[in-house]
Amino acid sequence: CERQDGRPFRQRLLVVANRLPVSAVRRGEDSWSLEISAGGLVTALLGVKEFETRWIGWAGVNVPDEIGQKALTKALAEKWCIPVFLDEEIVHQYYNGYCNNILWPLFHYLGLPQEDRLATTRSFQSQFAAYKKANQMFADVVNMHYEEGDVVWCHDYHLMYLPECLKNHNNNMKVGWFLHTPFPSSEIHRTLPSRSELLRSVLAADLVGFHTYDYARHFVSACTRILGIEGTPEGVEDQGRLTRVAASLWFFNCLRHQFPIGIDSLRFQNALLVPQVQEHIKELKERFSGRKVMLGVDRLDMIKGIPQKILAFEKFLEENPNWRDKVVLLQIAVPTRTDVPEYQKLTSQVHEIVGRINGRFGSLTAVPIHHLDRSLDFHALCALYAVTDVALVTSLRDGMNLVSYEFVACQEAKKGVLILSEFAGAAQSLGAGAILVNPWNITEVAASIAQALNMSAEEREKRHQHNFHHVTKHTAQEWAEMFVSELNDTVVEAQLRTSK
Ligand code: ADQ
Repeated sequence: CERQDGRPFRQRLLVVANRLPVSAVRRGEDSWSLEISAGGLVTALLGVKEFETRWIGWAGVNVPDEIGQKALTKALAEKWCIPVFLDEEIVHQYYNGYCNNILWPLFHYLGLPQEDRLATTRSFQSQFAAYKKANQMFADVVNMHYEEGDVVWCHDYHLMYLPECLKNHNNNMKVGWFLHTPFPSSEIHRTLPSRSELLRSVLAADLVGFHTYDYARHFVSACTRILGIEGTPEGVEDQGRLTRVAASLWFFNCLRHQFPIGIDSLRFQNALLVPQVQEHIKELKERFSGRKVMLGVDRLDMIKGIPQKILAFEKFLEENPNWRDKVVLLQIAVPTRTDVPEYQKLTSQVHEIVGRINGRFGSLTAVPIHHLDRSLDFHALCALYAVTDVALVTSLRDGMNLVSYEFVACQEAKKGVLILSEFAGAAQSLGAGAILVNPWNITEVAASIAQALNMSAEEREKRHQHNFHHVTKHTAQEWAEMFVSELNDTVVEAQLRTSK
């Protein structure tokens, strides 16, 4: 939390997210070890350096006893983290149930689970009740640590009920909310039984942020169609109270509203200079010498389109026999939500397809696909990005997708090609440099693999420069600073309006 350059922090920032940026593992009755966790939100917020930041969230473990809770609170305090303790039942209903089984698939256009389609089903109602209860528990912890002048920044679909809980307690609190997933078309959102309550609660925030203009537009339409509140050029205004709605990426050069999310690109560029990483790069180059390297790095989630990606690679091998022993696909998939049956099914499906393709096109000495079900450490990941010729990001829907940014940041030497789904928010920032594809169209993705592998050095250079410029200019730090400064301005303007 300390600034390395000794300058004072600008402001205190309370970041509230479902998960803390670390996972806790219990080593004894009162001892814990903490490990940084993989994920887009963590990556983005690690770049935030201007604020005295406290992170409030769940540590990902059930700690029923007081001794354990005290010890964990102390260990987390050293990392400027504050835990919210959720018991197993709440986690089951709120996190596995309402967040991951209802909101996550719905916001990614996968619909509601069949058995929950009716608002009257008991499971839906109890899950929503648990969601509200959990959000109130987060609010209680925020209230306990809040100091006047702090900015409270709530994150993601897990905490849509939080802005209202916070404002009910203290209407002067500066509250912002940012959604990391897509916000779906209002026609999709309106299928959600708790649609109005969630929208109203989000509107209690002073500033609401989305990755792209489309998501912001969908949100405003949902407010109009479901709540009957008209949008204004600034956001949504209800009975004289304005909630400003803004998006990271706008088509128009409307600077007031821009805060593009990004990564800490220098962290990646600097990592490539570390001797251990250079050694690893050398080893990988030797290991795959004579073959082009294609790379996929994803959480193992249905929205990431991993089976579609692998099937497209199979089609490419089928149609391009001359490439069969000259290319390798490395797919690194970190398992998530492993206790959910759909995710277990996805893992088996991916293993089955990879096995079939390796059996079909492999030889005694080489296989076309290396699939790893695990998280890689930061340095290993950077080395992989650096040796990659073609990165494949084929999300079926993705709020933004920061893997595409990380790949570009590590490609100054190689100038590899990015194949990117048009359904990832990143298509709007990196689209001009990437080859955009519809991930559902296996034939099109297979053709884009051929295009990428055969691309001239000049074209690769041109495309890379476009993307590299964006990734190094629009960093995570800039994103956070702009969001918080927009939030401060919004609150000041609101105060001026009411005092008139
Ligand atoms: P995620 O769905 O987690 O984030 P993404 O933006 O791609 O998706 O970020 C994934 C992060 O996890 C990256 O930093 C990546 O390096 C890391 N990661 C993934 N697989 C890994 C592996 N096998 N080993 C190590 N690290 C791995 C959500 C939304 C996104 C949005 C972000 C930020 O779903 O659309 O871009 O939040 O807003």
